[in-house]
Amino acid sequence: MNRNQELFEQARQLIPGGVNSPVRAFGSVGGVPRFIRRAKGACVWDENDDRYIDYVCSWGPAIVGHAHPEVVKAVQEVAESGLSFGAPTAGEIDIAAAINRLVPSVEQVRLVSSGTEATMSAIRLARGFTGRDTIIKFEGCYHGHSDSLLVKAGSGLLTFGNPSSGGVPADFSRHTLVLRYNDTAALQETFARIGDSIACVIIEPFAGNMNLVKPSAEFLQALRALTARHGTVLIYDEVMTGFRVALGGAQSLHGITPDLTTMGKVIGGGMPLAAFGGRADIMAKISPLGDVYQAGTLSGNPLAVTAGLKTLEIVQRDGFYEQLTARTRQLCEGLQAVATRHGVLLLTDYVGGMFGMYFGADKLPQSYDDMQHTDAALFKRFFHAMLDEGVAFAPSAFEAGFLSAAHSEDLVNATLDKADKVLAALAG
Ligand code: KE4
Repeated sequence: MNRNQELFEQARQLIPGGVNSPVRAFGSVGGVPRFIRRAKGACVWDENDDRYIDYVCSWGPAIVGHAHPEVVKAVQEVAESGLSFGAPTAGEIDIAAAINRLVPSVEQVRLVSSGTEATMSAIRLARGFTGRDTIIKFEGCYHGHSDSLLVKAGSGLLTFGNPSSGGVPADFSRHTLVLRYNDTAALQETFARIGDSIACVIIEPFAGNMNLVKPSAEFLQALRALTARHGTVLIYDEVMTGFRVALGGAQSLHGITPDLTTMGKVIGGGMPLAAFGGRADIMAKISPLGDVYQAGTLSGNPLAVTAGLKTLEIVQRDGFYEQLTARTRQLCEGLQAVATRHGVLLLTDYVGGMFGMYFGADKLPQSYDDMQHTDAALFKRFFHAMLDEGVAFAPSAFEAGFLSAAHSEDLVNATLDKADKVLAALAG
C-alpha cells in the first residue's frame, strides 16, 4: 500500500473524511487523494515523493508559483517579529492601500481570514445598510459555507431557496432567492416584482465553482442597472477572480463597478487572508463605526498580510498577466487540439490564469444546467489517467483550473504530451 493510502486511512480515523475541506477527499472522482509533502513553482510532490504538475494551485492562491523565494523570505523575516498581536499594524494599511489602488471600487476594506468570512460579512453588511432581508445568489455559484449561502434553487422562479446543507434552518434559506446564471429575463422579472425588498445580489463575476462559466455582457449590464435602480447592493464575489483573471479582477474586465467586492486566495498568497470592501458609505455601517458587527482574532494577521503584499507586488510586474494568460491559452488550445485529433469531445475556455474543461460538450456552458449535461464520467477517467502521468487537475468536473507564473511553456508542452497519450487511450 502506498504512503498516500496509509495516510488517508490514518487521517480518516481522526478527521471527517480524512480531509479539512471536502473537495480534497476525491469524492467525485474516487480514488486516493495525494498527501502533499512539498511544493515548488508549478509542481507539488506527494508523500511518495512523486511529482505532479499542479493545475489546482491551492484553488487559486499560488499564482506566483509555490514557495516563491521572495514570498517565503518575507514571511520568514516577519515571523521573527512575532506572529499575531491582536492590535493594528502598519502592514494592514499597506495592503488596504494596494487593494484600493488596484481595485478602485474598494474605497474602504476590512480584512478577514477566509472567503467565507468575507462573503458572510458582506451579506450582513448589505442587509444592515438597506434594512432588507432578501438576497439573491445564482445556481452553481459558491460563496463559502455561511448559512444564508448554502441554499439551492427553489421549485421555480420567486420560490425561495431550500437548504443545500444539513443544519441550515429553513428559516434562513427562505430569505435567499436562487436564480439561473445568465438568465437576464428571470433577473428582470424578479426585480420587477420585489426589487425594492432585495438587500443584495451576490455573484461570481466569472463563475468558477460549477467549472468556469462566463457571464454575458447583457446579463451583467442588466444586473448593474437593476440593482442600482432598486437600491440593492451588488456584491462581486472576487475571492477566486480577484487578481486571478486580471490585475483589477473581473470588474476591470467587465467595466462594472460593484458596490461591494469580496476577495481572498491570491491576496493572501496562500496564507489565511481575505477581505470585503467597497463604497465608503456602505462600509461606514461596519463596527466600530456602525451597527453591523464583524470581528476576527486573526484578521489582518501580520504573516498573511506580508505574504499577500509580496504576492501583490510580484503580480504587478510588467507582463505578468500577459505571460500567465499566454500559458493558459497554450494549455487550453493544446488540450482542445489533442482531443480533436483523437475524436474526444472536449471544449475548453479560459480567462487570465483560470480555465475550464468541458468533456462531452458541444457548446460552452452558460449555466449550471448546461454543466449538468457534460460528461463527468469521461472527466473522471481523464483526471485519473493524467494524475498517473504526473499531472494534477482539480478533482471535480465542476471546478475551474488554475495556472501560475511558474507554469513555463515547456511544462505546459509536457502536460499536452501526456494529454495526447491519455486521450489516445481514452478514445481507443
Ligand atoms: P474560503 O472560505 O474557502 O476561503 O472561500 C470561499 C469561497 C468564496 N467565494 C468563492 C468564489 C470561492 O471560490 C470560494 C472557495 N473556493 C473553493 C474552490 N472551489 C475553495 C476550495 C475548497 O472549498 O476547499
